[in-house]
Amino acid sequence: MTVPSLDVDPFSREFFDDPFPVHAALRDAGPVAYLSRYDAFAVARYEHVQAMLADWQNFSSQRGVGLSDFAKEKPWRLPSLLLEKDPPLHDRTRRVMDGVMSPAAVRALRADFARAADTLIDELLQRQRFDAVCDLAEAYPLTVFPDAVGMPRENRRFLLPYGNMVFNSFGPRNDFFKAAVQDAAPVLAWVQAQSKREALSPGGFGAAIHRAADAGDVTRDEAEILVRSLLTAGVDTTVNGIGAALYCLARFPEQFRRLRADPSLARAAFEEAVRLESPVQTFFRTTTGNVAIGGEHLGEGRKVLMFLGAANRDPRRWENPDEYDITRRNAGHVGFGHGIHACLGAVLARLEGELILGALARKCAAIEISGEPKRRYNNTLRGMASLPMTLRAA
Ligand code: OVM
Repeated sequence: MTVPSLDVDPFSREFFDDPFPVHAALRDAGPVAYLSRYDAFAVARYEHVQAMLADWQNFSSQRGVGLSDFAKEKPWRLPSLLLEKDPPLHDRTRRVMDGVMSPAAVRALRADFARAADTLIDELLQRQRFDAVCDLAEAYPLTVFPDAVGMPRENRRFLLPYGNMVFNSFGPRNDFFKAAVQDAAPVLAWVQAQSKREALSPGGFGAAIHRAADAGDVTRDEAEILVRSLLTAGVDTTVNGIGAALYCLARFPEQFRRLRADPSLARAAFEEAVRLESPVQTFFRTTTGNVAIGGEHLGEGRKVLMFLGAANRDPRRWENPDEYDITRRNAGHVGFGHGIHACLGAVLARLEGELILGALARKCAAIEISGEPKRRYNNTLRGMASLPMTLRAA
């Protein structure tokens, strides 16, 4: 075997504190490298990550998109009917979800989402100092998203530990995973209860999924599992996306100045933060045969880890990849994935990002980090646990 072997641990605290030297080593090692600690392969160059995302026939999702191989180990939870399926089943459920999250449905949310963003920024401007993670990046999605799904008000914060569990479960069964799933039972029971038709108000995405079951497009049981996908993927991801954008704007004041000068750049400022910080860092695929990556053959049933975050900073693809540049032409970044599994909720995430950053651009003269940022550790998600911040009113 000519595939270079690396002894790195991409699921360790040291790695999460500073993944970039390891990203560079993985990219420079070749199109594919072997992760000896995990008996899995790694792909970190943009070209090959993009090609893998496009090739569901050779790189399957059905055996899980984490390290665990569903053909050998019992899945940690009932597999997702979107994320953890291949065509044709995937395409049937995805079609239903594309209908539910249609451009018209998302457009209808805009006014409410905008009002919530303006109100929140006004409130934060009244405070000397706040935490940009808890009080902003978490607070905003935790209000607007469950409203859009049609969830009741109680216990919405359970969505955060649930997301933390699921996104940790894609890595090894390490201490991050074990800590996340301690006391999981009440959270899992709550999520399951929220997925039921009776729990969801008529105007939301949840009810729309259950109506697809009335129409016979999915079964009643499938509808509940599809609602669960929204509850899993809809909050932690946007929390870390908005958190990334705030962290970028605070560290690149020239870019915040440009955003203030032209608030219509808000959507682009969010998109560039998703490229640079890549809130979803990695996903695995499983090879379906003796597939080749950059001329190297891997054999059947092998796990391959795609480094979305490394692809999004690959100097072979991007000029000054580590710079946050809100007018960069960043189309083609893989922060929302690519191909048949490309993020279903990206339209909603972009709406939330645009509206929060737009409110910030119109209402604030300066955004500053006013204390020590603390990183959040998760096997899949990159983001902060705490980011003390001050805003100055415009
Ligand atoms: C799902 C799901 C879970 C986690 C992530 C995700 C990024 C989807 O349950 O379908 O997409």
